[in-house]
Amino acid sequence: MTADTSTALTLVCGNRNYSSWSLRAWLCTRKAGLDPEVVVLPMDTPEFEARIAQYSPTRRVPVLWIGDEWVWDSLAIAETVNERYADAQLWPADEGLRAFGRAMAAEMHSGFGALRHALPMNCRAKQRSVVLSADVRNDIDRLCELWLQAKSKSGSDTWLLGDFSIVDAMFAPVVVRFSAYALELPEHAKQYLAHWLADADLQSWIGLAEEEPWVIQHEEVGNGASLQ
Ligand SMILES: N[C@@H](CCC(=O)N[C@@H](CS)C(=O)NCC(=O)O)C(=O)O
Repeated sequence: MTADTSTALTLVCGNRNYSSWSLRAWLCTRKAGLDPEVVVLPMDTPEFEARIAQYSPTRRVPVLWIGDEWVWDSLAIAETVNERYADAQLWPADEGLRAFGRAMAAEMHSGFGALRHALPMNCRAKQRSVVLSADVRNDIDRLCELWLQAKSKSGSDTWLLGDFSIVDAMFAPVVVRFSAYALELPEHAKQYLAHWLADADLQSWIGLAEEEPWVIQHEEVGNGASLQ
């Protein structure tokens, strides 16, 4: 299949610093070799409220515009990019690994509520000190378990399923969280963090997040803040 790259691509995102779903979608476009125009709508602002309806049927980000078509929701964007622009290379060729990857991506997409609530993605934060509830600890343990299972299935010590796949994009905001908050992590998780954090695309996103002027107070946790 030859991808049609002549159609304009626009990815509508939230703040790079905080919008974990936007990061996932953008990484998929980058790993498919695309360079979409990125429209950032600063969340929790009157500007977001004023502009979101023109881009998004759900009033949420991310949304990928492909010419006059729109695809909303990070996982749908990932699958569409994979199908149209990446010759399906964003999932492993092996059927078993692909099924496992899809299950992990779905679990990330619908789960880990305690972690997502207590430890918001915050690209600018580094080693913040937090008090973890048992539910958050369970989410962290489950994520580390999944990463270990994926690596033992694929035999990879870099990306979870061998080559980069959608599941790595789904977990990228967890990597950012794990480096934003001071957490005890097993060695294999630290290695996965180091691999992701050396990635040029992720670093470019973090660099742009660091330049953003917006601060959302309720997303700024740590340094002794209670997370109960
Ligand atoms: N399931 C959606 C979740 C999208 C979502 O919750 N986006 C957040 C930003 S990360 C948002 O749009 N927040 C703005 C708001 O709710 O006003 C996806 O995977 O894309």
